[in-house]
Amino acid sequence: MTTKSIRLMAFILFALAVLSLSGCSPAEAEEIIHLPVVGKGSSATVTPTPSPSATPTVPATEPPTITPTASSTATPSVTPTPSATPAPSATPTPTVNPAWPTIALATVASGLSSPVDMADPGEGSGRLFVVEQTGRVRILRNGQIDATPLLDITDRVRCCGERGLLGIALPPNYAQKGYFYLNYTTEALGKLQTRISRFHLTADTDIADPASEQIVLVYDQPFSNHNGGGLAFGPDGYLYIGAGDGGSGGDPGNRAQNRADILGKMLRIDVETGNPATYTIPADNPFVGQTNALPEIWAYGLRNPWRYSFDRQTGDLFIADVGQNAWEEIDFQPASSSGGENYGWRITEGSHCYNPDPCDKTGLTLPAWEYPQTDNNRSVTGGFVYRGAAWPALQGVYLYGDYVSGRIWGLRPVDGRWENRLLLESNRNISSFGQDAAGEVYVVDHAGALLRVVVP
Ligand SMILES: [Ca+2]
Ligand SMILES: [Ca+2]
Repeated sequence: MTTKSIRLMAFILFALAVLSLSGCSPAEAEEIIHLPVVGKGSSATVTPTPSPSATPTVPATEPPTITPTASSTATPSVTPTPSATPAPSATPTPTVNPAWPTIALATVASGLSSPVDMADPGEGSGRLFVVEQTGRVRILRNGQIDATPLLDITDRVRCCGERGLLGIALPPNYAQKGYFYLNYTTEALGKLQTRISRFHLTADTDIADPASEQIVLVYDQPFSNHNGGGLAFGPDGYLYIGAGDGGSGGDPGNRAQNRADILGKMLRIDVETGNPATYTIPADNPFVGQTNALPEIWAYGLRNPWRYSFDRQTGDLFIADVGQNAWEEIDFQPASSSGGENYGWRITEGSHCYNPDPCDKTGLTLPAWEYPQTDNNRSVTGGFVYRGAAWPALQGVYLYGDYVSGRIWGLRPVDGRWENRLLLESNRNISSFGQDAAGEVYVVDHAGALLRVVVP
């Protein structure tokens, strides 16, 4: 065997070890293990098989460490990029600058199957909806998971790895409307596709009808990874869809920079006031009427914006874009933005040139914050700006984490700069964060739990 093939073998063995120990991130499975995870309809079945698209992108001699170091209490050496720090449009009053709190996680529910998202129907019923990656939306009621799911579409979801039922969004005034939106991967005519669909409740608000599906938007996925998967309604009432770059590694099709391609973008469509079956284009989308650009695009240059959220108080948008080999990033878009930002990928990874290297960063919107893929940090999971009432010390803090290391950080603007702090070594597989109607923030543990952020 050549040295190269020995290294590859060593890497595959290592990757299998990673799989058995830490599972598989819905956001970044293949960046972690460099192998696709196959297993239709079952999150428990993780059968790695080599794939032509799964080109190892990390030297086999430098595998990510798989055991979070308990002694690692220091903030990872993160290099702020002063030139990349946008002036926040809405900063907390600088004089109100409480000390960083310590946080902890309180278990709300366990026994879930590969949960990846949650939503609060907000009608004061004490229910929360939790998305299971294989294709079910479960109802959590007073700490117990209902035996009957709100919806089961495992028959049309292709799971798992970075595929599956990946995201949920409830429209404004959900209780009156009686429908919700899902983002999932499916297969049609032998092609992997992302589907954004609307599902309606039955007369029973605890049961949605799988046959009520209205497909809003469909696009092909050239590779099994980087399918994005989030959905969020903006303060403008439009639906924002994070579309990954299509997959493989390094964006081989250069899709994220191609404004004629739907992949590698943040999309913005009107699903509520336009055509009720599908969608219309908001007239003020940045590329409306331009040639060689899709009118659905709100922003571009994204790699895999797995999780993103709007600050419910300010309307600012935080996008966590999963990195390639070196840098995980948080992009900040002020509520005043009129769209059209180029977040850099694949020209840049974080604030660093990726392809080409060296590169011209003119016109790029560089991250508000980035952290290196060191100390087991490997795949960023975006969270929420805390706007709850229970923990005043967290007010205005953007909480986010890393799927692999389980670390949770806080990021907040202070005097026009970003301040970042490690808040917890959770050792959880943080697949997502959630926010309830009261503004309390939750952590979704891919291993099967839903937890609430608390200040002990
Ligand atoms: Ca893909
Ligand atoms: Ca970027």
